[in-house]
Amino acid sequence: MWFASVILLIRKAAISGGLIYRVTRQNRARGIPEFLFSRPGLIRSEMGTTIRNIWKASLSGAMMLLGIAIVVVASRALTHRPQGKTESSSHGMVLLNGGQFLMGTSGRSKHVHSGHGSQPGGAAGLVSSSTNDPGREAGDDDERPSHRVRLSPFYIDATEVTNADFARFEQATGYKTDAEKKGGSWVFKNGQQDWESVDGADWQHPLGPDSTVSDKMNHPVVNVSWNDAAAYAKWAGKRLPTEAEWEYAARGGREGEIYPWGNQLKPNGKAIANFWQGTWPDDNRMEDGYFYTAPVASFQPNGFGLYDMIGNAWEWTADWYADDYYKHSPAKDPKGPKSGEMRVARGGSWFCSEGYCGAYRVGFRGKSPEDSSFNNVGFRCARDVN
Ligand SMILES: [Ca+2]
Repeated sequence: MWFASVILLIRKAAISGGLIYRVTRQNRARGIPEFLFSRPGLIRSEMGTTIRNIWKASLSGAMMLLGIAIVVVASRALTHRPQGKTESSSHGMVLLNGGQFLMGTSGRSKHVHSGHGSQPGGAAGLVSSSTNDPGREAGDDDERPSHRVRLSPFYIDATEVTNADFARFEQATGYKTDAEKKGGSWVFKNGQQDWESVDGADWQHPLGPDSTVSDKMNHPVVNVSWNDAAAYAKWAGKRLPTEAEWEYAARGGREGEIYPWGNQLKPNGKAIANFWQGTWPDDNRMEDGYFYTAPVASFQPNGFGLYDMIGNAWEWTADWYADDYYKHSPAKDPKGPKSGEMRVARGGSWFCSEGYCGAYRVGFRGKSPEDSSFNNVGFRCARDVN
């Protein structure tokens, strides 16, 4: 309706303008200079009407445009409400709504080895346990008791932090990792029988000075310590996930199961994550296609849309490690012991085989000193909501 009014006002303005033009033409025909029109009153009157009509038309037009703008803005606001996956500051992160879950492993332990030790036992503590035990799937003592945990909503990276991500951090800050400062890192190489401290191994040289990540920029960064991971997270405006957040995220909404995808390590005989198929250390059948790391997101995500929570690279969490923490941890947003000697890492890696390590269970708790680094340990970040 107001649109018709606008048309009418424009028409009036056009008619008034036409009258002025006719009067002007008549006067010009009479040879009267335009600035001395014989009927200035009429001209002024008609001009006034025209200006008023033009003003009304303009005002109506402006109101029309304002109305359209309000409708457009309102519709955009309704269809683009803030969502975890669309905020630019949460690029590559998934918003998890939190809530309750059962943390840890239920039932009686059939296996008590917990893999403590210093270097390279620190490596053993984190990257492996050392016995071949078919009861390993029942879980270790430090995973007990299973207990209800409530978590506030949080964001978590959909993938492990990659070499490309870490390169941006290094270029922006000039940061030196613990491995670079020490001059080496713990490395397991294809063909070796055990871990070795390798001079010149660091995140850019995962197997030693002669190796490179130039063709692995989309692989998880490794040879980074807990200190390095925490520094990256701070730079990125994020933080490391707590151990509870990590386990909740890894379970992907499934409760009481051994793996993010169920209770069988290889459903239908197929490896669906990057771990070691075969007998360590001599036989890696590479059914998953990789000896070392794989590009992130090479395998199907879990129920929360998170990739490589199990396998590929171990992931540092924010928490200190204590083997009895589950016996007294708070039920709401547990953040680990106040202090400790080792930090928790989770998820196992390309190194974990069925007979050696077994750390690809969602309940398994790895740990190592916070300045230690290995060529199978990386991380992903989390972030508070707000
Ligand atoms: Ca992983």
